[in-house]
Amino acid sequence: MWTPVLLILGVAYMANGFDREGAKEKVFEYRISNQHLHIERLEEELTKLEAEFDKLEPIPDKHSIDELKARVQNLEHNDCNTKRQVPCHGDRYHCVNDLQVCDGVKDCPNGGDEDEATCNGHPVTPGRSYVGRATWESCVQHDPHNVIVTIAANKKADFFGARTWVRAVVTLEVDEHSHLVKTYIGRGYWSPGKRLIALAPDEGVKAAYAVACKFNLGDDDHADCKIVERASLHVCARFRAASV
Ligand SMILES: [Ca+2]
Repeated sequence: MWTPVLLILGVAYMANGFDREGAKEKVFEYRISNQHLHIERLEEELTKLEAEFDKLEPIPDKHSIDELKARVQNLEHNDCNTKRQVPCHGDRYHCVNDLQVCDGVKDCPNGGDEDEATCNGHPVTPGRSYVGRATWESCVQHDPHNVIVTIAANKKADFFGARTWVRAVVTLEVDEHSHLVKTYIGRGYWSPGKRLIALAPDEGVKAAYAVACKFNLGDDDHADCKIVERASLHVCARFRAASV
């Protein structure tokens, strides 16, 4: 009596099961074809972008892009409260004391004060030269002239990574017509936190001017430099320096 009923129910159940399997397959097929359409659309977009990129002339070189990025990053996070504080250059705003940079302890939440880009010391590698053209705004009257700063030596104490002591040869070609060149030995330091080389005339040198060059993080090849009066630090001239 029960057997035919069970058989009918069993067949109905199996048919239902097959229907569900079929529906699953259709959904799967739909998803696959949908993904194909999506990929095709992305390929189309990519082809259009490639065509637009090919039209760009001239294509900026990597150095220009790095320099631009570094300047933008510097502008985004330059509002630390005091002169001694420096930004961590992360997604979240944070500042630390410049003496905490490269001291071997992570003080920034993103570890930016201890990373390779910050602490590599490349800008003060002996033999590096920076060349620029100084424009004088006060102190004395000079036509724009070439300036060359060549790193002669550096020394970093193991226990004090926040400063590297630097010696450099500073050459000011103050009069290009008469070939008047003033050269002196500068002594100072590199601050990886402030990205700054500060050079005063060495002991016994009578030169009146000190030089300070500031680098943007991520660009060790370009710096904004000032020539300042040795005693007052009054800014006399500025130049944009590039490594050669
Ligand atoms: Ca630190």
